Amino acid sequence: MKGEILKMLSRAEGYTSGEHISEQLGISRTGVWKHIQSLREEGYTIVSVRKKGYRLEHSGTGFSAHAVSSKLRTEGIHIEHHEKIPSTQTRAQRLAQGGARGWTVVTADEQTGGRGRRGRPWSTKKGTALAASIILRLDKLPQEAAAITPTAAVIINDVLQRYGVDTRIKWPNDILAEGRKVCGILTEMHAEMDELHYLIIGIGVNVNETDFPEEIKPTAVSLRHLTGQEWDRSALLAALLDELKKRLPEFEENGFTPFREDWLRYSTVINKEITIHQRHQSWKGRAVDIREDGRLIVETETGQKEVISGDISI
Ligand code: BT5
Repeated sequence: MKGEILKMLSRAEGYTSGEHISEQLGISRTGVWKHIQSLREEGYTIVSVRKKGYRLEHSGTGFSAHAVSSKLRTEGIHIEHHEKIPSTQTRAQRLAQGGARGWTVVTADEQTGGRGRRGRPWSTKKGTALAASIILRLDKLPQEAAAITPTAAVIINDVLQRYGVDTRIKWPNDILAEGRKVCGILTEMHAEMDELHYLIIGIGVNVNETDFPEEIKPTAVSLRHLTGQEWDRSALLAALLDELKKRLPEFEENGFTPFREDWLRYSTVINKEITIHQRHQSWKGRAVDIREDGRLIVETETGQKEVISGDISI
């Protein structure tokens, strides 16, 4: 109910009368007032004026389950928001193990142990970053699921471009702008040989950061830095979730194929001489294509190689 009230207020141009809310939602005027009080306690600034009604002050920075839910256009997404948590990814794993349904999304305003691939740290400072982990239960085989990373990258890249940011995809899981990392994606899965139980897509976006920890300063960038304006994280997350919800059924049906052309167009590595850094070795080649299963095809002096994992420098 609170979410419904928030939705009405955030869509309204000016004031919305208590009477109107009570009629629309079929609750008493006192009920409306109680929900408004509770929203205020959660940190929303809601102005009330006699004979006019209620108006939501848009702070632009509020990030909460209600703020995201009220901006979603798609049904069936459940948000669990935390002010501070070690990692949304770990929390989502636990929820999925406990049977949480697909499209349960864990978000946080601050992560104290955010992680990237192979245990690397992911910095998520309080009040500025977007961190979300989405539980997906897809009708796919485990070996087909790996291509969700480049698929999600295409969808996220599309949303950011729609906001006017000139982003590119760097294999396997980075979104770059001006050559620096604005978003990282971490896909984890729980599966048996022939059965995928669930996937968790972790998305970290640098949104309103004006500064970064020393070690990532040269390689990280935020949307605020790129556009010169403060972003509404809940609106951005709602847009990302809506687009993923809309387009992932296409992945479930036809795999990476429908996204491949866009990926090739957005890629920073295709037709470039690259160095691939893997656990025990680094080697050079020319990236020429991406396979339907997300593997990168690299031409070397000794022939073509398929790369499943690693990091690339250009
Ligand atoms: C990634 O790993 O890029 C995946 C990041 C996924 C983060 C999300 S946030 C929500 C969810 N919860 C989590 O705990 N994780 C997910 P990788 O490709 O391994 O990159 C990690 C490297 O990126 C680090 O070693 C740093 O060099 C760099 N890095 C760390 N924080 C960064 C940031 N905020 N912006 C840009 N680069 C960063």
